[in-house]
Amino acid sequence: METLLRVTNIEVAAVLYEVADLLEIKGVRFKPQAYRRAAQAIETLPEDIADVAREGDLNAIPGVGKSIAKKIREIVETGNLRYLTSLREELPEGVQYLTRLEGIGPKKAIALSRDLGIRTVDDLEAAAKAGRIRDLPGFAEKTEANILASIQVSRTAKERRLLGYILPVARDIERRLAALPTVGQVSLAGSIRRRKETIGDVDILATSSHPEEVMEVFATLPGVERVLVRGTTKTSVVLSTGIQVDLRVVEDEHFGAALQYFTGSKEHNIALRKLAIARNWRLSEYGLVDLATGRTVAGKDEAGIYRALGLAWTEPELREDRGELEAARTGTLPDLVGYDAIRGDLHVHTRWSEGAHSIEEMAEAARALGYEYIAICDHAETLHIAHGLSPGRLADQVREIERINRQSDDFIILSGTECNIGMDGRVDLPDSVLADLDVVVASVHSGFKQSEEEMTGRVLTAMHNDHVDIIGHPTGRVLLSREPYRIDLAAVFDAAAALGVMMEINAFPGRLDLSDVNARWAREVGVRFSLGSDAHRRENLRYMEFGIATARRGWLSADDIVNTRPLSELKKLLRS
Ligand code: DGT
Ligand code: CA
Ligand code: CA
Ligand code: ZN
Repeated sequence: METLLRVTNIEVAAVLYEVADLLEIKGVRFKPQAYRRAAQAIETLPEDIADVAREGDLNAIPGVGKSIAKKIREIVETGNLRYLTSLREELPEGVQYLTRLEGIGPKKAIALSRDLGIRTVDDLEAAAKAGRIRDLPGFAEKTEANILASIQVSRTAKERRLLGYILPVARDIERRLAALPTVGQVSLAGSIRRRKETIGDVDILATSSHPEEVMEVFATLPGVERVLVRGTTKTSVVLSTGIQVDLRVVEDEHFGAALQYFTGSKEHNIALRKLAIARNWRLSEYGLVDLATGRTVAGKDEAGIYRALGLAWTEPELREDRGELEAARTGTLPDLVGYDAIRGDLHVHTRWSEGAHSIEEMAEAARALGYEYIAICDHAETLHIAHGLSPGRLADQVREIERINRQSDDFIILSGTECNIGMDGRVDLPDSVLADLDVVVASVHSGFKQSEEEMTGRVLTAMHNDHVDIIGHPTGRVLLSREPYRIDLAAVFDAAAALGVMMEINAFPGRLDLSDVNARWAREVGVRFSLGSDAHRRENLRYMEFGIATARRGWLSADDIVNTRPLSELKKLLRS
C-alpha cells in the first residue's frame, strides 16, 4: 500500500469506539470495555498503528487480543470493518445517536426509535417539546425537560473537538502534505495553531508548485468521507470522524501574510489591521501594503508583518486580542514557558489505583521523555470507583517507591496522592500519612452541585491543611460535557498565593483545568502552578503538551510553574 494512503490511529480508534458503543446498546457485557480499552491504547500509541499492523505485534498493545487484532488489520487494510457495518444494521436506525445524549440509555433509545419513530436529535427535540414522550413506559414529564437540556448541551458539544484529540490528526495530515515533493512550506493555522482548548475545524496552509496535485492528494486522504469544496486555492473535506479540514494553497510570496491571517484569531486580526490602517497601510491575507506608494511592505514571512508594524513577534497562543498587541508594542510580552521546559510530571496514576501501568513502567516512560522526576498520585480510599488506596496500601506504595528509587540515581519518583476533598473540606487521608508523602494533590470529585459558598469553603478548608501542596483540576470542568462547579476563584487564588498552595493545570485533554483565562488571572495575583498530565497510562504522559499550551495561552512563564525547576528547588516549594 502506498504510504500516503494510511488509516491513522485516531481513525482506527474511532471505529473501535463505535463498536463498543453499539455492543453496549445491544446489552453485551465486558466486550464494550475491551474495545474501549484497545481504542484508548491505540489513540495514544506513539507508533503508527498501520505500521504495527503490518510489521509489528498488535497483541503487544494493551487490550488488544486475537480477535481485536484481526479487526484492526481489516481496518488498516480496507479502511472499513464489516463487523461494524453489521452491528449498525442490527439496531433500529438512530439509536446510536440518541444514546449519545446524557440520560438516554440503550433501553430508552430503542423505545424512542421503535415506538415513536424518533431517528434524529431533531425528532427527539420536537417530540419532547410536544409532550409526546411522557406517555412512553419508563418516561415522565421530567424526563422531557432533561432530554431538552441534554440536547442543548450536545448541540454546543457537537461543533467542537478537543485539541488533544485533533492535534495528532492534524499533524498527521501536515506530515503527509509536507512529504510531497511539490510542496514547499506547510503549516497548521487557525485555532489549532493557537492551541485553543477546543477546535471547530482544522486549518492548514501550504505552498506548492503544483496545487492541483496537492489538492488531489488531500481530497483522497484515507479517512476523508466527503469533499465539501474542491478548488486549487482551497479544498475542504470532512473526515469520517466528523472533523472538517480546510487546506489552502497560497503563493510563496504571500505565505507569511496568509499564515498570519488564517491563524487568527479574527479578533486579533481586526486589532492588527487597525494598526496598519493607522499608518495608511492595508493588511490582508496577501500582504501588508503601503497605500500611498502601493509598495508591499511585508508578506513573505509572518514575523516580517509584526516587525513592520513595530511589534515584537507574538506567539500564536497569545493571539486572542487580550492585550497581546499592546504588550508586543511596548516590549512587555511574557517570556512564555517552552514546550520543552517541564522537568517532571506532578500528577500520575498507576495500576495501584485506576491506572494501567506499574510505577516502574510510568517512571521508565517519564524518563524516556527526558524528565528528571514524577510524582505518583494515586487516589485515596474514599474514591471507590477508582480503587483508591487505604492508608496501609499507600504505606506499601511509599516503600515500593523507595525501593525503586534506590536502583537509580538520575531519576526520582516522588511519592504522593491525589486525595479527595470531602463535602466538609477534609481530605481522605490522616495527617500522619500525608506527612510521609512528598507531594499531596487534593481535588474535588463529588458534590458538584453545592452552592458557591459551600464549595469555596470546602476548597479553602483543604488548602488550610498544611500538607496539601496542590489543588487538582481546580474547577472540575470537563470540556464539552460538564460545566465548572460554582466556586469563588478570587478567594481561592488569594488564599493560594498567601498559603503557597499551587494551582494545577491539569493537562488531560478533556480537562485543561485551570483554563487559559483562569491561569492568567491566578498568575496576576501571585499564584504558582503545577502541571500534571493526570496520566492513567504510560502514553498519557504526552498530554503534558496540552497543559503547556494552556499555560502559554495563560501568559505563563517557566518561573510561574514549579515543575520547570530541578528537584532540589521544587522540594523547597512543596509545603512541610
Ligand atoms: P475554530 O475553527 O472555530 O476553532 O476557530 P478558527 O480561529 O480556526 O476559525 P476559522 O477556522 O473560522 O478561521 C481561521 C482563521 O481565519 C481565523 O482564526 C481568522 C481567519 N478568519 C476567518 N474568517 C475571518 C473573518 O471574517 N475576518 C477575519 N479578520 N479573519 C477571519
Ligand atoms: Ca479553524
Ligand atoms: Ca476553517
Ligand atoms: Zn482527579
